[in-house]
Amino acid sequence: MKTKPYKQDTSPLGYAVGVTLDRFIKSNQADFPFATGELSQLLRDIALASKIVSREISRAGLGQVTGAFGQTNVQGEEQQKLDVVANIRFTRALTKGGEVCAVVSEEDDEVIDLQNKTGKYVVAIDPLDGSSNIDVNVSIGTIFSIYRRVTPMGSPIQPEDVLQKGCQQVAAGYVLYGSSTMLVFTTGNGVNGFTYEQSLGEFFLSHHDIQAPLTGQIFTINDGLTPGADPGIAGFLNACKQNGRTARYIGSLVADFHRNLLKGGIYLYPATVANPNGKIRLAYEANALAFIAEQAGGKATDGMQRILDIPPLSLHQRTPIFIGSVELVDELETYVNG
Ligand code: AHM
Ligand code: MG
Repeated sequence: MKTKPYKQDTSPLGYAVGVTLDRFIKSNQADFPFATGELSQLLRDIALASKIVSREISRAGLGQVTGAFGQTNVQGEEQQKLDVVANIRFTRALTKGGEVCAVVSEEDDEVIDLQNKTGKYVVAIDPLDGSSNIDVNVSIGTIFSIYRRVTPMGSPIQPEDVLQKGCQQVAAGYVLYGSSTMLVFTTGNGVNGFTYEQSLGEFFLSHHDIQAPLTGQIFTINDGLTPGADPGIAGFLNACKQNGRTARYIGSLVADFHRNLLKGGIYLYPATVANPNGKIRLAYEANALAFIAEQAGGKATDGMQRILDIPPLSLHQRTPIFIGSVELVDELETYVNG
């Protein structure tokens, strides 16, 4: 049979649509720790659930999915209906996927044992972060951390499986439901961002090898909560104002973090009178973002130590957090340490 080799069409009609998440995962398989394919599948499961959640969020306000669910979670915070929807979607995707044995979720007081005898991974997740912004059409997000279980597969889940330090994460990421939906993740070899193309139903690589600027102009804090915080915080904020830096605060950690990651800046949630240990949860908020920050060349600390080195003592433990561009976090540390 007569054949001819494929030649890529370089005319305007043959423009490249881009690299899908699937293709990226396949062609970077070697970058995945324990590259046996399960971790790749797990990321695909998370991506699928995030598409469903993205769809629900984009309809918020039209259907019956906004407003309070009528219950409080383990932290005593009122659950929104979309918090519950997102928790169901992610937990179901992780259960069906088969790679995960246990889930730690902001919305569940206890560890969910998925009863999956072949699951090698533990996932800690905040299914929908920034709940106070859901009903007012402001960006919200999902945050996840992935760990290898340390006890033998098939045996009951143990505290050491779910209470691992952040430095033991094998992958972590977030989904930002903003002006577009983005998935950003690391498997320990840099950070890449994918933008969701709704009409094609695919995530495409849009932010390759994200590098956090060494410094920046943005400082991000809920200033209303700072009276009663470490006096060093006031000193740092004063320096920011004196230096003409820009204050930006959305109140959704993922959105605030993402902006600072791209533009350069620092996010602060210190210990406050209302939250003496800080507000941000170590297992499913701080650790994932700290891993991403470091992989992108940034820094994350609680003011005393690296976030990724904090030993977790309980599932829903909180921590103060200062995260973002290295030089700004270093500068902050000179205030809170001295
Ligand atoms: P949530 O998990 O209940 O949504 O709380 C976490 C959120 C973060 O997204 C955000 O940075 C912070 O809480 C805002 O807190 P505050 O309203 O105290 O400024
Ligand atoms: Mg949260």
